[in-house]
Amino acid sequence: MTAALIVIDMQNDFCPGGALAVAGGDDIVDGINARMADFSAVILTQDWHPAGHSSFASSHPGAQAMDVTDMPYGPQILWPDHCVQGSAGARFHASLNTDRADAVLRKGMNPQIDSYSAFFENDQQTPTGLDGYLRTRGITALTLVGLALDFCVNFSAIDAARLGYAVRVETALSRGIDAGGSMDAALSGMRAAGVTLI
Ligand code: VGL
Ligand code: ZN
Repeated sequence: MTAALIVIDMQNDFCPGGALAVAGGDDIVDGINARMADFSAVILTQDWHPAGHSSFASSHPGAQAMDVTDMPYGPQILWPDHCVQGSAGARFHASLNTDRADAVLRKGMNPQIDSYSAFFENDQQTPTGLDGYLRTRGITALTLVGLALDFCVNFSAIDAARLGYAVRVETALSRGIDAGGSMDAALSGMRAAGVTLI
């Protein structure tokens, strides 16, 4: 069994001081770096939105951050502008060991569709290509860490389990946003999907 560590969205905008800061988001960087040596592959994901992305509240006149809007693919939380391509906020946390990464998977580039999951955009149909990358490398087991536990880690873990990977989420190396009970929903949803929470 070949195992990969998937490090989700360890970017400045999700850390304290960032545009969509997750409490304690930067506390997990050293632990994630230390964990990299235990895996034969390390993949980093990077939220990477064009300016004016449709998931930004600023793109919807009258909307506030954290409002929910109806997109053609279903309900979508509107976020503060974050992880804009090329911005300082989109860069990885300065202490993250990016040298160890085999691959960096960017997501959220489609102006019309958000992408929480590292596998599929929020229409749950458009693939990012990560599944093909992992499969062709013979990787069958995934450990997920990073930000945010109740959004991108959660959606990635559930998609990975559905795709047939053995999936573990290390909650000590992850932190959540917890918008409107999203943390409890994410934890029970991951368990129901067969994800092992550690
Ligand atoms: C994320 C909200 C919007 C995440 C990304 O990385 O969890 N959350 N974009
Ligand atoms: Zn985003």
